[in-house]
Amino acid sequence: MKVYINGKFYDKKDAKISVFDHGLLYGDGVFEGIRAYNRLVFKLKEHIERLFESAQSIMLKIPLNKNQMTKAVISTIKENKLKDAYIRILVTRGEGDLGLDPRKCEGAAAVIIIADTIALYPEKFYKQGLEIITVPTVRNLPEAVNPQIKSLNYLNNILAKIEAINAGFDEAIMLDTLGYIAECTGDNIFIAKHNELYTPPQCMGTLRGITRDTVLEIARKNRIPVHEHVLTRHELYISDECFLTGTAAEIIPVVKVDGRVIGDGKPGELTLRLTKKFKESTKKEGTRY
Ligand code: PXG
Repeated sequence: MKVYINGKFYDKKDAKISVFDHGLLYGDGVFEGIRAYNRLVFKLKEHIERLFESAQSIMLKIPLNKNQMTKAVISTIKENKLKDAYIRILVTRGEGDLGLDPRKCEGAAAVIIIADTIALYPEKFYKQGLEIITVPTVRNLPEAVNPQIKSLNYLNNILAKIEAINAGFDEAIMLDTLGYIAECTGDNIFIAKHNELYTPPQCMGTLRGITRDTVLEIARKNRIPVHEHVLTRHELYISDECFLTGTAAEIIPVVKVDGRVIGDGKPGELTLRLTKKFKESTKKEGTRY
């Protein structure tokens, strides 16, 4: 495997950055996770856009423009001769000293691109559905570390994931401080009730997921009513269907939440229909390489 770092390719074993990089010292940096299907990079423009928005928000100057970043992503996939790929872009604040001050890292930002594969959940759960739980760790508050910033600091999500794992589950639902549903640790959440779709609005401490947007777009095109609406756990428990969306997870059905069986305990009809349409769009849409 070849890893891109600041314009050069390195073998995996030689792909290294400084231990004084503030990405490591403080989680100070931003990232994106992107997928390519059969030589088509899905929603590349949207991912690059979000990367630059995250960077803008934390005042991190990316040493490439959007066009150059797009080219760097494509060349990394090509260098690795991958037909299907999971691409991780990381931009760190760069090498500084042992203090928070980002001015010490000026001009040192590291752009790292890794092209590999990913399997977020075991394959069997895509067929039979996941069982998930709500956990005590609340999602970062938008007024503290806004979940719209896809930063390298994922401890909030990791703590929630640990709580789910400790309880014997693979995924956690994170709530906001008022107890409304925010999102899962690396996925957005949807429910279906009476053939209408509901997902929390982005102001609820929810990342505006690109897969989430894609599902909303597919639903609208297919005349399925969609609502970006605050959701309580009760609404989740009484839903007909539930599923999660994310670049890594794609669309995964959920069949049990906090011990409550959702619908008939099997992946729902609308979930399967949307999954089929989603797969179709990954086959025909994207940036070809
Ligand atoms: N919420 C959070 C907190 C995320 O990190 C999503 C929702 C879904 O967003 P997209 O734009 O991907 O539909 C994410 C994305 C990983 C991994 O390695 C996680 C994500 C993406 C790629 C890889 O766990 N999370």
